[in-house]
Amino acid sequence: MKFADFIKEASLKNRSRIILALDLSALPGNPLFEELEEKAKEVLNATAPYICAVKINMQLLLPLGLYSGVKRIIDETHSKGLPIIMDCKLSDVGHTNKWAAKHYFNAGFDAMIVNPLVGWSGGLESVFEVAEEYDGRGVILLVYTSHKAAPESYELEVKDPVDGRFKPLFEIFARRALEWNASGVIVGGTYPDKVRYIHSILEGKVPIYSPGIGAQGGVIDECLKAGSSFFIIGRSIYLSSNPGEAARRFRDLSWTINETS
Ligand code: O7M
Repeated sequence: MKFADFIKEASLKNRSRIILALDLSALPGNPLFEELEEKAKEVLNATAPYICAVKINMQLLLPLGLYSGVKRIIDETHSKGLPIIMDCKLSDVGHTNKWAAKHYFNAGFDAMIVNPLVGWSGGLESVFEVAEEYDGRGVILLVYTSHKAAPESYELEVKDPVDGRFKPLFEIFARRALEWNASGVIVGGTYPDKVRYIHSILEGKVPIYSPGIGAQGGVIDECLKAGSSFFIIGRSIYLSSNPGEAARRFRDLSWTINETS
């Protein structure tokens, strides 16, 4: 199944727009290091009925390894009928990107997150090609991050090579998402005004994924009204004393408008 259909189906089934950022981690020597996979699976099992996808980042990939612990987490996620996204924010040259994409998709990831800064030709073109070869896996573009310094980079005025006019960098990235037929864009949920503006550029054709909810201060309701389709949440769920209950509460807040775009 194509990624876009997979996440939509999971979202409708669980009536949720919540993507679990499964970011538990530990260094060797810490007792948690030996139990990391097991603990990550516990959080996954507790939250699975209330989420529509899982996102993996370096916190688990580095200690567990792609074809060992992470592969088992991918399989466990799929056994629950949920898609899983690799958050690698890829931004290298084409032949390197191509191998990264092949490994992530071969291991079973349904989508990966890339940085549009590197451009198309000799950059991300190869990732989109590999995603198609793997029967329509997803490619999601990082358009505006959630952290405090985001405006320092994403709002830099740059000359658009397409029409020669000066625009903020994030606007060029959002237009690339449309042009490249991306499966989604990341826009920090801590900047609902940016969510609204980017949503207007995308005309509802590309879903907005918003991290930064909870621990970073973002609020679901504001982002939902501004046009976010999905919410990426980590610490406010996996550090909670009851991750299942925390996920259920976020799920309920995310499903006040019950159509996925
Ligand atoms: O809810 P948190 O803050 O514990 O975790 C948020 C997750 O989203 C974590 O995995 C971050 O790396 C990621 N993220 C951001 O927090 N901000 C961004 O701007 C972008 C991402 C992200 O998911 O990028 C793809």
